[in-house]
Amino acid sequence: MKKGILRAYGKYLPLTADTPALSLCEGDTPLVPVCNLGRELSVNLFAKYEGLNPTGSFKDRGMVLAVAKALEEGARAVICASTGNTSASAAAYAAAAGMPCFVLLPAGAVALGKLAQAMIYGARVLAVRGNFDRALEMAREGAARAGYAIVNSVNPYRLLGQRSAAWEICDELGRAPDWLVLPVGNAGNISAYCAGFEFYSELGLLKSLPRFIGVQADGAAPLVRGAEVDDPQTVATAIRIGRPVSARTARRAVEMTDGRFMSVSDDEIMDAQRELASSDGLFAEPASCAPLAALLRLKREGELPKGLTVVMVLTGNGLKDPDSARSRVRPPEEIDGTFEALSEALGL
Ligand code: AN7
Repeated sequence: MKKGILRAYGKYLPLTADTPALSLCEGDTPLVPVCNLGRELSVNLFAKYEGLNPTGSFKDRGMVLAVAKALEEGARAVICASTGNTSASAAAYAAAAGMPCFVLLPAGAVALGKLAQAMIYGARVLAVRGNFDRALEMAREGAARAGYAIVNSVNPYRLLGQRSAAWEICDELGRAPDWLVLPVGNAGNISAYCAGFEFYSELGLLKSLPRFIGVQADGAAPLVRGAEVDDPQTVATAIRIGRPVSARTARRAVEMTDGRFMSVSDDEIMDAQRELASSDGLFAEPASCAPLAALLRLKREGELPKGLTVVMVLTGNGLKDPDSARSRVRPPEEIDGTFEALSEALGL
């Protein structure tokens, strides 16, 4: 039964008697065997289906703790900058906690579903003429001046809660996967996964850590390039980030596990999205398909060893951004409402 992160993993989280028992029943997401693509890639492939969280992304795991702590500590409001998913999650949990929520989005660069979520959950939404990195600087300054709790991943509770995804994977597999492949934007999630696996390893629950493969988009790949990107560009708007806050811990995760950062093109991302949906029935937003794009590339180049157990993290639901998916497929054929028209269309 779904209990939410604070109940399921409370013993590993910094809860006190005064921490409110906030929950939208986040977490406990399925680890789906991706059979058809796994066969094509000759690996034992799983998808951690984070799009099934209450607001449709992995952000809920850390947001529940960050907002509960904000409430416990007496914050008057929460504030965040976001490429979309953080804002949807912050707005939902603030609503559940009865707190005001302020959201700064890069104007015109957020998928429609995410924008609609932040608004319907009742957040005050501001569209900043500038990119995500600028919006985050503004949110940090606003939080410091007003005494609001900032709920971006600069808030340590966010990453502490996000470790739960690593724990669920280990609890289910009985060990860590050989590889963990995930999209990297602000680099919080890869840092949280690493901390989660390390924590289990310290508890004696794991013998080895997975190799981390962090995937960025070609136009927004500061960790691949080793330099900040001033004007990040990609169809995967969730990871359109040029100055990742958690760059240092992300590098550590990759170096420590002999992993790597890679970047993939927008075309590879969109092809991977369609492959994942049409081969295995999983619809994830573009950013979440960067890992599959990377695996397909490694396979083509003969760099994907056979027989590995690989988990790719589907960080966000495909329904968040229907426009980008629809733009890559043929529109439906319109036909008359007659059996003859149906016969003709389907060759019956
Ligand atoms: C679907 O919502 O940064 O490397 O403001 O929405 O932890 O940043 C979202 C990031 C991957 C990257 N996949 O995670 C935001 C935001 C999806 C995302 C990432 C994001 P991090």
